[in-house]
Amino acid sequence: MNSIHKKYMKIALQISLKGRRSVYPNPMVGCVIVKNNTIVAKGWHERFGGHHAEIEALNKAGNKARGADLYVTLEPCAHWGKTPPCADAIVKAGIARVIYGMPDPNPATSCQCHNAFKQSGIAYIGGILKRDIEFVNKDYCDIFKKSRKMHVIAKSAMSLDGKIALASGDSRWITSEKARNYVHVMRAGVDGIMVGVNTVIMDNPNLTSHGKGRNPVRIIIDPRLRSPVNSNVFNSAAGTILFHSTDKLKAKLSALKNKGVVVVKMNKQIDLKNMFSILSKMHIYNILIEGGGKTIGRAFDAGLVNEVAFFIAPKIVGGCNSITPVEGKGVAHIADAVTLGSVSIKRLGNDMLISAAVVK
Ligand code: AOF
Ligand code: ZN
Repeated sequence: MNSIHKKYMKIALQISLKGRRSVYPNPMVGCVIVKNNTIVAKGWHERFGGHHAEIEALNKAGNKARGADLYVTLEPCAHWGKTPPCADAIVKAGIARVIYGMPDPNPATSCQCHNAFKQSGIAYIGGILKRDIEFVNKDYCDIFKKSRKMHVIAKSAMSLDGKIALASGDSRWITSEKARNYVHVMRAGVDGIMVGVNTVIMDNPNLTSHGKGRNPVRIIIDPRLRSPVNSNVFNSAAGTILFHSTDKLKAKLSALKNKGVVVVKMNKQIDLKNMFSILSKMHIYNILIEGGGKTIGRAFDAGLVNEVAFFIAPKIVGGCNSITPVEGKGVAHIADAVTLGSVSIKRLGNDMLISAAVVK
């Protein structure tokens, strides 16, 4: 019996890996539904904020789920997160038996599915290939092992005369390919990349690590929902959270939700501190703010930046209306300027990267 469980769990584990670039800080999860020794459906968690693996598989199985065995690499959730509880959907679909791999380290749901299954007479077994599954989800498991603090890096790419774009918005490209590749590597090491709506409209960036590792969650500040629905930041390469503050444009909101975007409505004035506290509840602690000048300026004004990574290219752009890396209110006196320490300078071809920590 155990060897049959291992056989199907192995398949579930293999398909869970399809989400390796796009689910973090959620776990990679795979699910197979088996009836009469035949797989009737497979599903995996494709993207942060999207359907859980069990829901993908149940949707594909339809009526065939009745009386079937459900194999899933992670204990099914029983809580409301960004999506409804999978345990309820499993009960409703008439699954006879649940076989899961690793227990969920997330305290919001850990072990809670057992009650739901007991009450509905669904048999359940846990721990199949537990070690292998925990191994591939090490980063996810680590989230719950330490108390984590928000860490914000402001990243900007500018000309030697300190411009990040022309007044027209054109900014392609100020820094070299070598410097931009370095940014892709940086992206693979953070939980989220934050930009304002103007960057989405002007640059239509992907904000991914371009194959250099996992993709962080894209975080868009767009109070009046001006981002076009077909913008690259809403594609399925990574999860996307959009913060807005409007009651209008309901159709646009549902179009974004249908694309798997996690939409968060804030009060009239979108406050970065509130945003960060919402993001920490979603296990997003390491944030790279990639601009533009307004968004980075607001983060400095609110005293929320811990580190800077400024790329400087040997180019002169000029123009008093060109855009600069840090806008916002700025400081009232030079004596109040944000001071940086632990400065490091790195050459990337002819470009330069200055990284430093904000002295608080
Ligand atoms: C996933 N994918 O396939 C399963 C998960 O905020 P939510 O609704 O996406 O919930 C995230 C939590 O749900 C996650 O930390 C884990 O506890 C549980 N199960 N999560 O992202 C899945 N099955
Ligand atoms: Zn779930």
